[in-house]
Amino acid sequence: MTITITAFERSPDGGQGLARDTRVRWALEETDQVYEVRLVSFRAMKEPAHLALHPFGQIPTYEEGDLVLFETGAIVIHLAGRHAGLLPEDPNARARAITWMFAALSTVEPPILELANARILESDKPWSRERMPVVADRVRSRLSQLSARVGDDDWLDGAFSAGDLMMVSVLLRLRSSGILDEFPNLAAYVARGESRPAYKRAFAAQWAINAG
Ligand code: GTB
Repeated sequence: MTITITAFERSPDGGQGLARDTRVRWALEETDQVYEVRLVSFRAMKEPAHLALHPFGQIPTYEEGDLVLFETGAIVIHLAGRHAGLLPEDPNARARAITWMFAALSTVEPPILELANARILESDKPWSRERMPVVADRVRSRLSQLSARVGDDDWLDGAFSAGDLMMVSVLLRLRSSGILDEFPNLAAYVARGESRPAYKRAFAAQWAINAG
């Protein structure tokens, strides 16, 4: 069955791989799935045809036959549950990998998004100068906890899993802030994720659309 995802016609990051289709592409590559991409403009994302796929008018979406999914967490769990490559066989290890996916999305990503919004959308506000260090310290606090857990390990829980795919994807957004480099083991963890052939293919595919 053909898999089709949606992505920005022109990503605001110019192909840095920060838009959320990259993590879905990465999961598709890790699980050896062939997929097509339908590019959508910001305007088309808010029109009925796209809203029927994604109630919040966002990318990415995922179509496979009759199945339509949105939310990258749900899409990655779907792929990981049906194809080898992203979840361990052992039921407990599988449950732990899924726990790390939720940790990435529910615990680590929110302060990182807050920081991105503070930098991009609120930097012209009179209170921005005062607020920024508070927001940045919330990120540092989460990263310090994560850094303590990762220690010298390569991945979060044994072999690379969907939990790592999601955590690396979430942390990548921090690179331009410089905060990631304050935690050398996390910077190395992210670099390990980026060096995976599947990530490189995913990155190259979105770069080909957005660069230039
Ligand atoms: N929780 C959803 C998920 O995980 O799927 C979030 C989806 C989401 O935020 N999609 C964004 C979107 O469609 C694109 S990725 N936004 C348009 C809208 O809401 O109208 C977010 C994103 C955009 C741009 C950059 N960038 O340029 O660096 C990074 C991330």
